[in-house]
Amino acid sequence: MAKRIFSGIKPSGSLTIGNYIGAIRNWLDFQDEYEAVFCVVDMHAITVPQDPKTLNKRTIEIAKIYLASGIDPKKSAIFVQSQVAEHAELAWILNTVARVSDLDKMTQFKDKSQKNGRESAGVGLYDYPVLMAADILLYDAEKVPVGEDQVQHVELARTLAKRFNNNFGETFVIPEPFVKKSGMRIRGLDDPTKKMDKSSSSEYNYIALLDDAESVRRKIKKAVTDSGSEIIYSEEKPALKNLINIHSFFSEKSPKDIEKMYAGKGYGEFKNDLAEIVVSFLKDFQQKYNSYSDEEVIKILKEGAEKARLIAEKKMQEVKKKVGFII
Ligand code: ATP
Ligand code: LTN
Repeated sequence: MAKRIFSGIKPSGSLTIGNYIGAIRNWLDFQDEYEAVFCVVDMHAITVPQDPKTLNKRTIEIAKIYLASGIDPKKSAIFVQSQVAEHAELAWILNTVARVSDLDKMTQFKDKSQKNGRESAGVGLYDYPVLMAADILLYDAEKVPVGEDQVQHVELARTLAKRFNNNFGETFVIPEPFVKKSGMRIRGLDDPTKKMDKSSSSEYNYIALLDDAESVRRKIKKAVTDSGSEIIYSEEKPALKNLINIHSFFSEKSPKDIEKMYAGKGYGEFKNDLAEIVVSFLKDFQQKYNSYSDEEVIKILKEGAEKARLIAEKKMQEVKKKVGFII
């Protein structure tokens, strides 16, 4: 059996260059060696208040972004989570294995429930990591390529897999998070202490993959910078470090070389160049994105769900048997 990887992104906003750099770009390298399963996790997106029409539109949008990024449906399964019912089914069973103390440790829940307080946060938001564990374990994924912020959730999937295996006998492969060494966390353009986030309340936090050239230029111009005027890559200058990281990713130059290129030059010139580098990447990207029609994508997703279902149904049968359900 080919080794498998699984990953997903939720349609909770317009995907950013942070999602691309931290997640999608790293998925591409796996397509040949692994049996890859890439999911649009719409059931995760409804754990916060959401608009149904927008969710529907964004689900297709994310699938198109996967395709424009180079994920090849001939090699990998691309599908929508809610179209494979086994995700919800396994999540319920894993709920009986997860402990309140496991979920109380999750920092994403703490962050996301902070705004309105824990007491009013949805149970779905609290339980979100268990559904994510189900996504991963259903496919016996060995590796889960994610950005750094999701490692804690993949660790929970490991914990639940081990606990289930202990209680009911060997069933699940123990997954490993895969965070590329150079896979950095891209920070918000308006606040380098936080990650660039597609659900941020300010559009000046992020550059979306579907932003037009003028928006990109405007956002980069407005991006916060640190005191001083030299282009230096250092921990003491987190805002600039973030911009250099973005430059480095798209220009494929090292931060050291970028420092050298801008020796004696100011922020203005650096920012102008950075904007043009990003604009040029997005131009090609959006051209590919626009080459897919909605109908075409819906068909690809349907075929992807069929492929995924074959794996998921088999695993669920095994799980049900193990817990004593009649099948
Ligand atoms: P939300 O705020 O809606 O939770 P998110 O971007 O944090 O959005 P996802 O869209 O589900 O969450 O994340 C998809 C993938 O992108 C994950 O693997 C995550 O680690 C990665 N990712 C998200 N933001 C960044 C970032 N700023 N830098 C690097 N990787 C990121
Ligand atoms: N929780 C993830 C999205 C996600 C995911 C997954 C990632 C849901 N299920 C399974 C990898 C594997 C996030 O917020 N980025």
